[in-house]
Amino acid sequence: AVDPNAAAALASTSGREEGGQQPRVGIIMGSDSDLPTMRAAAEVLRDFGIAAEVTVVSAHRTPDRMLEYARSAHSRGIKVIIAGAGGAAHLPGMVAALTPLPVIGVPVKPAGAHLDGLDALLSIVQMPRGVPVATVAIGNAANAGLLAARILAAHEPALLQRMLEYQEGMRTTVLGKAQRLET
Ligand code: RP5
Repeated sequence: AVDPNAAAALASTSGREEGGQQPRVGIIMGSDSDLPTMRAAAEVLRDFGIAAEVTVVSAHRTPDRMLEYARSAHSRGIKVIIAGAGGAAHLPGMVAALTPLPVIGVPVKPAGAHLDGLDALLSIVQMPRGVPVATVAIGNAANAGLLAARILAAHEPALLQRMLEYQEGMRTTVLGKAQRLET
């Protein structure tokens, strides 16, 4: 099902971002219907000034495209792949099998799903030894973006500083809320 709003949003977040920088994070998803969930990852990365590419790659509907994407990502300069899928969510695991890059899996709960995304969570998290996928909570694409930022920040002092500031911002927000509750 192609939601025209989702398709437009996908187009506006696709391709090269951050002043023509080469994308360093690949955000892929099984369907454009995953975009309302997955766009949070793109937004986090944009806030950290990290260029990302966003596209649809389906393990089941476009297996050849998945092979091509996963095999070539590292030679195109991608450092981390975020892969989201719902239902029988084989995309993150198959991509992890095909790339040497770190892969972060996002279990998506498709609209009207019967199993509340638990099927996707279990499909993504239960990887065999040797083929890791770092799995975030159902629907939590923002955490996938943050984890990708942390992976990149480990070797980049400026990005590490931005992450420290982000964490300090959270701390201040929570303390402010606590203070309001107590008064
Ligand atoms: C999965 O099937 C996708 O990742 C999506 O979550 C789900 C439904 O896809 P559509 O039928 O909406 O395209 O492969």
